[in-house]
Amino acid sequence: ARAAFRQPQFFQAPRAVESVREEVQAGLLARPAQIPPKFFYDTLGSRLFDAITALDEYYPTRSEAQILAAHGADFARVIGPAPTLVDLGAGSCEKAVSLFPALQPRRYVAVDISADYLRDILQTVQRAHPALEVIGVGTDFASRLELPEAVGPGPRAMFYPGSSIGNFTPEQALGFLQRVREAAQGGSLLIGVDRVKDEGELVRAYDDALGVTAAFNLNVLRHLNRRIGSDFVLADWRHVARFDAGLSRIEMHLEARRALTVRWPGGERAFVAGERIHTENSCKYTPEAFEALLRAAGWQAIEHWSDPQARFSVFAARA
Ligand code: AVI
Repeated sequence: ARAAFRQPQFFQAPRAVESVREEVQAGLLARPAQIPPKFFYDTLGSRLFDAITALDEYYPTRSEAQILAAHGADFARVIGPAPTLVDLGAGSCEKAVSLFPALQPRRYVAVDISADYLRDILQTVQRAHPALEVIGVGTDFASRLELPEAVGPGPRAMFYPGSSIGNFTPEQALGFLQRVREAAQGGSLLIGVDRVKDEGELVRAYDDALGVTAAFNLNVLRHLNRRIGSDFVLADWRHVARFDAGLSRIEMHLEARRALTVRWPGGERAFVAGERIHTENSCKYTPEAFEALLRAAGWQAIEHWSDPQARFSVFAARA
């Protein structure tokens, strides 16, 4: 007889097509136009992001992995027992899985907007960890962080790696960190943060020689064509990455190569040559500034660790 393997549980929040259309349309009609970065992550976008993390120029993933590998025992000391580990923006789940030996979770809750991609990855995680209760949640957690009842009551160890917090402005990040604290139900937080550094190194990380980040940026247009029926022609757009020192952030834009009009059912927007669509902010913090943000959001017992080149930091805190 064939052995029965444990299956991950999976929950997917329904997303009304209409609300996607309204959100995208509002951004495309704004001046300057913008597309929320969550639309990067269809299945191809998630794969392109994984490819970015392997690039020579994209140091954050490697620097963070170094810190995670070196400080598991320190994390466990600060955050205490972590029977439920909640991985926000789980992606390939590799980072959380690397923490299993140190944190020994009994339940792993992986949350990501890229639901189909997450569903596949979790099969592999479950197979490798048959005793672990694996729960997948396909949802956009940026504005509402609600976990299914199956996750059970707290305390929860919340894990938000990769400096995804940088994709919020500091004001948005404060609100998000407050919501994460509520969701922790008396638990803890482990969060990765990219640090302010040399501008050239930052720009190269977001404008790599192979053009993978350019493909990742352009893919958002392909995704929108499918989601809202727009008629973006990818060849008409150019990837732009620049550092705004005043706002301490990398900005990604898509720049129109010529004058053109984009149409979708219910709307259209004309762009002049050189006009840009703002697709992402990636804010960079000093450790002092990020610690102050955590405190303002109500987190306590804050400690942090960095890689030897001081490119990236991982913070631990208690709710
Ligand atoms: C997911 N996020 C933290 C990445 C970043 O570095 O802001 C997304 C990314 N955009 C371009 N390259 C990577």
